[in-house]
Amino acid sequence: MSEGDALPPHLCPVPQRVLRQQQFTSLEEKPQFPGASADFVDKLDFIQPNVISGIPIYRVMDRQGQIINPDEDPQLSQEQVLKFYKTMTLLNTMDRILYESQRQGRISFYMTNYGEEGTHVGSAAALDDTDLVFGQYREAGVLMYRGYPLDLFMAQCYGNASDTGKGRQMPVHYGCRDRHFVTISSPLATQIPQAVGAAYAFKRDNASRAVICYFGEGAASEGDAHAGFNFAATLECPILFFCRNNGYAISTPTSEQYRGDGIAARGPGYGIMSIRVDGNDVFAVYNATREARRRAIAENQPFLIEAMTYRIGHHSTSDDSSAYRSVDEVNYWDKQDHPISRLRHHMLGRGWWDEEQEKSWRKKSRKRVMEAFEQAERKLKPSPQHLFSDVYCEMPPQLQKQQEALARHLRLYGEHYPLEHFEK
Ligand SMILES: Cc1ncc(C[n+]2csc(CCOP(=O)(O)OP(=O)(O)O)c2C)c(N)n1
Ligand SMILES: [Mg+2]
Repeated sequence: MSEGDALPPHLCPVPQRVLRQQQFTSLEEKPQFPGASADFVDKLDFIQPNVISGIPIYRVMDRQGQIINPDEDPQLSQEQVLKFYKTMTLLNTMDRILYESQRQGRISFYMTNYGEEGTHVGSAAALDDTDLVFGQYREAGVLMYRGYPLDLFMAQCYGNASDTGKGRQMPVHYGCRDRHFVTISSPLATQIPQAVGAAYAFKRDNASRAVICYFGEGAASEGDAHAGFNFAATLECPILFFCRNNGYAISTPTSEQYRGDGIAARGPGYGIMSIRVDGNDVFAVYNATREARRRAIAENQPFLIEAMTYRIGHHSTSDDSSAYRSVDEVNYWDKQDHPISRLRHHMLGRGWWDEEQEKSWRKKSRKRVMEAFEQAERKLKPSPQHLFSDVYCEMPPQLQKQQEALARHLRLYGEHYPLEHFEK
């Protein structure tokens, strides 16, 4: 087709935007390229990658839990700070029990959140309850802060009949429609473009809701991360990209993961407002997330928060991190720079907490976790027939055939399976 040919009507592009009128009349030596807004230079100079480097780390508390600059104190009530602390410690206790139960062969898999509790709770507290959360997998504290009960965490990890996913996901792949927490999916970074799509829908609906999308610094190397960042910037979506930079992607340290200054340094490249925070300072995470959320909605634009933290546990129960990092390194973060102890120091300093309260809360929270754990273990597993449901609105014939074949197989050979542990 030549340039002059008119397109048939159904192929004509729908004019959606007002054409930008550019002035080409200037005789000045000014660049006119549509893709950049800079001046010409007459000296050959490559841009140094370290031009954007050494992005500072925003914090509110020092390691002893003292507020550094009173202007940055979020001025939270004692009740709210106690909720932060109780969620962070309850998560820690749940992690210990579920990690141990995997070690004893009671569940198939687990991932702990040790050391990253401040990133979960600080960010969750800064959101509205109806903001939509897309997690990676190490964000159980966000769901816990939203009130997801221990019973359901346990039901999911045990894959028992009370699990809302009917036992069809690996442990830690939580999801909860009522709490606006999208079900976790394992393939890394798939949540990033999905989250941007959801944020775009919120914008089009004028919903005054934001999306928060969590991911690790390892996942940020995936192509989906680039696609997501660029779509969010160009479509001007109310989304918070929340990177948990915990130093490792399984055994890959950050020194092998990227060459630039971490993840925050990428934001300006996409035209995204960005900040780096101390992820072990729950108040810094709270302040940054709260302000980013406010502006994301008010201005319809994405924000990137890089929360610096440390993964104290192994990557998962399938990993042994002693093969690639030293005990001294782990001990430093566990003993010297832990988000839970930093907040406890703060609360002790304010007279909001004491040793007695600590002891009794530790005992009480452990009891609650143990009760939920024992109940979850006693429950039956979901019926095997659920293997086939919930994928299609109407079950297609090939799935019906498979379902019938499984039922027939179990009628004939059921004695070889532990069917007494499953619902009928
Ligand atoms: C597409 C894809 N590639 C590889 C994996 C295997 N994998 C699971 S977790 C992980 C590391 C992710 O590290 P990071 O994003 O930093 O998160 P962290 O585990 O540190 O919280 C890898 C490589 C995967 N799940 N999906
Ligand atoms: Mg990581």
